[in-house]
Amino acid sequence: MTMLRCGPHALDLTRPRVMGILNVTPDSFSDGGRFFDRERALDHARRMLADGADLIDVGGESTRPGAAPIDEAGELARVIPVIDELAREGALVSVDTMKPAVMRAAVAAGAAMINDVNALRLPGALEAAASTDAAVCLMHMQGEPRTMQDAPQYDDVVVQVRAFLVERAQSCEAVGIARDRIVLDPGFGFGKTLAHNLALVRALPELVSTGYPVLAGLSRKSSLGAITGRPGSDRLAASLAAALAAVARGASIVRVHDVRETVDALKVWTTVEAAG
Ligand code: 7PJ
Repeated sequence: MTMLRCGPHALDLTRPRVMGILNVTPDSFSDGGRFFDRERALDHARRMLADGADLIDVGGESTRPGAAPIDEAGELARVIPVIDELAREGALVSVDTMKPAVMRAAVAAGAAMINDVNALRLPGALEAAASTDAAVCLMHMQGEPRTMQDAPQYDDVVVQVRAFLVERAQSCEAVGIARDRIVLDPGFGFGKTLAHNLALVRALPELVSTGYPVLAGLSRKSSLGAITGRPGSDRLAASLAAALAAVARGASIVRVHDVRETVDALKVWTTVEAAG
């Protein structure tokens, strides 16, 4: 049985798990002031938990292609009250951040996982994560969010992404982050073309063979739009197919917007697999 250690929680990864996405960026809940945003965000998180989410990923910095960076104080003001409340309610909370100070404050407020699209490469990030007992999700990204989709290039995307993630995991272990706290993520859409993303989905078993659990984030991403011709608001079916494709290749956690539908799809998939 594979257990992921996440602060006071232990996440059993013998069945696939669902991470619900909670964006607390101004563009995601655009109208209203801060309090309104916070209550809406909390209600959305509670809905996802009721729908069967195993953990909630709280992000205050948009990392979409072309998004502008946000300062530390602004990010803290957005995410900390939400993390604090959800953790008080007993949820397993992940913080989606690149900033060491946000990592520390988030874990102090109850976050049990640090999800870093930059794989703890900012100065001080490794040490910040090591100073906590939270799990870490190390994601691969080529370039930086603002420009990463301009002209992504690899000699061999699978080999390079795998090598990068293994190096980052080893750096974590070197500063005292135990193996059973580490998750790897190929970072779909982060400096990758459709062809790169498809190669990485197909090669998920090669990432799983590292021995670290793998998280896959494909929900509503533009590659699914490229395949189906549909806008982000109409990619539910595509996202479910992508989640199942990832889980069938060994992904342990899927990061999704549509929790209820994903939980149902995974129930059917795991039931069929168990019956085999
Ligand atoms: C991911 C993420 C992902 C992890 C985002 C979006 C873009 N964190 N944060 N993996 N994507 N670990 O949700 O479309 O794929 S933000």
